[in-house]
Amino acid sequence: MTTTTARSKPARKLTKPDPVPAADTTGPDVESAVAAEDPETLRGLYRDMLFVRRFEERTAQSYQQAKIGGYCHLNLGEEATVVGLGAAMRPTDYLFTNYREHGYALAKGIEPGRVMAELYGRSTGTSKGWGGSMHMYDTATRLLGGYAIVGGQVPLAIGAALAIDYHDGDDVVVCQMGEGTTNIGAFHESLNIAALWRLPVVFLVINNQTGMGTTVEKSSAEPDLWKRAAAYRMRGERVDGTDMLAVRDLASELIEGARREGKPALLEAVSYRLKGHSVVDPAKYRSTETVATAREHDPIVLWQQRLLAAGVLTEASLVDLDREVADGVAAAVEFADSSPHPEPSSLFDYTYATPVPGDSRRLPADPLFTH
Ligand SMILES: Cc1ncc(C[n+]2csc(CCOP(=O)(O)OP(=O)(O)O)c2C)c(N)n1
Ligand SMILES: [Mg+2]
Repeated sequence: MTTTTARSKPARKLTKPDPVPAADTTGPDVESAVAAEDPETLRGLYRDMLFVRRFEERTAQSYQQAKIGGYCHLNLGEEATVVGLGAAMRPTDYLFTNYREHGYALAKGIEPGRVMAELYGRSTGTSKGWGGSMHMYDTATRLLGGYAIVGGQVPLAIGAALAIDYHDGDDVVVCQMGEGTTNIGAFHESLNIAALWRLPVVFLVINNQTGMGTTVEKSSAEPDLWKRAAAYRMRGERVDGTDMLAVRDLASELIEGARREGKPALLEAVSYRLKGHSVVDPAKYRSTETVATAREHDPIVLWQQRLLAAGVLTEASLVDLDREVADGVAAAVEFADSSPHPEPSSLFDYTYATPVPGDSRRLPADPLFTH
C-alpha cells in the first residue's frame, strides 16, 4: 500500500499587477504639437478620423438592417491610432491587421465604397464579397489582410518582411494586433525571428485594455506590453493611442528604423474601446466607470475640442466637414448597396490558389447524385 503525504501547495493566488496607467491626453505636449503643425495637415487628419468614425457608425446601422452579416468588429475609439499610423506609412509599406480592420483599410487608401461593398458581401468589395468584415485584402494598397484567428497575421507578416529583406527591398511591414494577441505563442516566435534576422517589421499592439470581455490585467502577467520587446532585445514603446500626432511621429520613427537599419520594433498604443467587442456585444460586463473613462478618451471629441481651441477649426468649418464626411459615407453605402452579389457559381473560385482537378464544386442545395 502506498501512502501519500500531503504536500503543502502554495495558494493559487496571483498578486494583482497594477492597472495599466491611463495615457495622458491633456498635457501641454499635445497643445504644443498642435501649434507646431500645419493647420491644413491637422484638418486633413481630423477629417480622416471623423470619416472612420462615421463609416463605423454606419456599418453598425447597416448591420442592424441585416445588410451586413457575419462577425463585425469596429474601430470606434481607435481612430487616432488608425489615422496616425496611416500617416506614418509609405503607400508601398505593407499592413497586416486583425479582424478589426475597416478603419485600417480606409487609412491604407482603399476606396470607401469597396470597403463597404466587402462588408455588404458584394462582388465589388476588396475580396469580391467573399471575405466580409474580417477578411479585407488589397494588393494595390498593400493591405495584406484582415485575419480572424487571433495572432494568425503575425507569422504571415514575418514572411512578408523576410521576402522584402530577401529581395533587398526598402518597404516595411506593419503588423497590427490587439493586446490579447501578445499572449499567443506565434507572437513570441515572430518577435524572436524578427529580431534575430533583423526583419523590417513594426508590431503595433492596440491595447484597448480588453480582449472580448477579459481585461489586460486578467490576461497578461505583464500588462506593460511594450516591455515584451525587451525579451527580444527590440525597441519597445508605449504611446497614447488617442494622440494621432504622437502615434504618427513615433510610428514614423520606428518604421524608418526598420527601413533604414533593419531594426524591428514594437509600439503599444493605449486606446479605449467605445463599444462592445463586436457589433452584437452589448458589453454588459463593463462597469459604468470603464465606460465613462472610455468616453472621456473619445479621440473625436478630444481632437474637435483641441482644434477648435487652437483655431484650426471653427464651428462653421466643422459643419462643412461633417457634411463632407457624411456625403462620403453615404456614397460608399450607395455604391455597396447597388453592387451585385457574387455569382453562386464563383463560390469555390478562391478556395485554392490554382484550380484543383476533380474538386467538389457542389453547392449546398445541389443534388448529391445526378444519375
Ligand atoms: C486563436 C483564437 N482564439 C480565440 C479567438 C476568439 N477571439 C476573437 S477576438 C478575441 C479577443 C482578442 O482580443 P485582442 O487581441 O485584444 O483584440 P481586440 O478584439 O481587442 O481588438 C478572441 C479571444 C480567435 N478568433 N482566435
Ligand atoms: Mg484588445
